[in-house]
Amino acid sequence: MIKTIKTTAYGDQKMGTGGLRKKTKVMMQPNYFENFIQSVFNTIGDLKGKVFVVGGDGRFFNAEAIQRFIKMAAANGVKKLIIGQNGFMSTPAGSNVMLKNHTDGGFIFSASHNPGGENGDFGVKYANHTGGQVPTSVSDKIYANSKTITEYKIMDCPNIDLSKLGTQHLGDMEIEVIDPVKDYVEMMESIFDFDALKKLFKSGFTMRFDAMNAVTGPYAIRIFEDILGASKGSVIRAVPLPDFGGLHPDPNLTYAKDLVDFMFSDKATDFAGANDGDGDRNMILGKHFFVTPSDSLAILTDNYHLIPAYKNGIYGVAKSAATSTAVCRVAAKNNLPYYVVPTGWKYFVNLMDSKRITLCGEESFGSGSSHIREKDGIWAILFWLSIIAATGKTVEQITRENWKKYGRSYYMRFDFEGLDTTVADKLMSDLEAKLPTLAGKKFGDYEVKQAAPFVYNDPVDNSTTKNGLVIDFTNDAKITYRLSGTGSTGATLRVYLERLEYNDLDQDTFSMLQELLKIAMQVAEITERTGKTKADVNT
Ligand code: G16
Repeated sequence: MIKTIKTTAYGDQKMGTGGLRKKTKVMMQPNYFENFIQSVFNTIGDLKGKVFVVGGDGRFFNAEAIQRFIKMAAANGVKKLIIGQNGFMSTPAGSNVMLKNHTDGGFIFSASHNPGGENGDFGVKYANHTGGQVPTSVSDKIYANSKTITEYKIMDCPNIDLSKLGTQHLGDMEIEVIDPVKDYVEMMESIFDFDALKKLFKSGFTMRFDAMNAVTGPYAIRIFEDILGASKGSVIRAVPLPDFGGLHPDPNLTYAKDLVDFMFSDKATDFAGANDGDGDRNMILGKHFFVTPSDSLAILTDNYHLIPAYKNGIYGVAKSAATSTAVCRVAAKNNLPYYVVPTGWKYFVNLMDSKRITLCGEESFGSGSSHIREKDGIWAILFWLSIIAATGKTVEQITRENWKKYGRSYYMRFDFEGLDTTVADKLMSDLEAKLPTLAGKKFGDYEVKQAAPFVYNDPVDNSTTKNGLVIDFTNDAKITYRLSGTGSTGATLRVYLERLEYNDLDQDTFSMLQELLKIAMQVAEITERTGKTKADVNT
């Protein structure tokens, strides 16, 4: 039976960089989740004939949210849902299922790299027919709807059994429960040369993959251990847990420290990688060596011809403004068009759909290609393994050769977390007001060339987005400031530093950026305004 439930609007359902992210307890408030889903449905309009993909990263409240979603979809007239078995599906696997089945989009329940559990975060990533998350023009409409919503529709019925593969019905709606790993593996086999990778592992090559107790464990076991022949136990923390075992499932130097320590120890394997909560982020490590995500994107771009799916050429590449310029130098030298977009994978979608780019990536541990419309953690690792298999070189050799060829962008991000939002907003607006006065100013060895907000004009839909404040120096150094759009409470100020060197290639990154960090803190008055003398996360 379809029930119409009266509800009261919440005023805070604005989507951020990647969907709606809130504290789990906020999402679990009466009607909160339902209000948001109904607002999305209302914004889409007529749902008759619509097909959506549904899954999540298994975090606390995932199972409950999916059941509520199914009942609401049926009550709102959706034609069909394709759901991952037991409600599990990684974000990249979901995008693949959306595109493969020509669906109208999908819903992945995840707060991505944010911690999970009852006291952690929960989120909803909503994608449209492109297989990518919706642009701001759509999320603004959903937000407007959520502020005036008065009722939602839901079926009054028992829960659906999502453990059984196959088709079942709820009212007029069809539900197909699929193995989320199967399609994903097939896609990876169509991109990479699995035989070459099998040979690599046969030759004794060792790796460690840290699934961080999150969604990619089963994908990684199937691909790396069962199919490619990495030794049993290569995939660690492989069982997805509702609270990620207390981990912060963000594969970076701070939150994946165990893996980093292992790779800098005597026991290190030849290669290591990690993924985040929903499997779209990746971290790459070699023996005693860390590859920054910005360098990783540059290296993947420089080696695209080694991958069967790209060997006949790529359209172009793109990066977010906060990402280092390493990939731009590779693109320029190889006559590839390149684009610089605001932070947020959704900005790559138009460029991929219009065949302007094939590869793209971001400093926030994301890289991917137009095989789907999300970043893809396991794809990035398979790409790296393919380069190693084809060249016989180590991660460190590959990276150092790239620096020699194109110069090295010493690059680091510093996060100041848990700030009062009013303080953070004021810091940014005052800094923006100050930018026009900075050109020509000297700070030690650094002279400001130009300082301005980053503004992006989308070449496809002509929309304009302003995101971040950038100070360029005359010596190829750069500071970018942004407020994160993925947190669930307070504000996080991200400060991104870059310094390009063509000759001095073997220095310690932190030492190379120390002076620039001082300047960044001084110009934005970070300590005076926030009380913080240093960043909470350096990565
Ligand atoms: C999301 C977006 C990424 C973005 C990242 C960080 O990733 O898809 O494009 O780079 O957030 O955003 P922010 O700096 O605003 O916190 P994910 O993995 O969280 O979905």
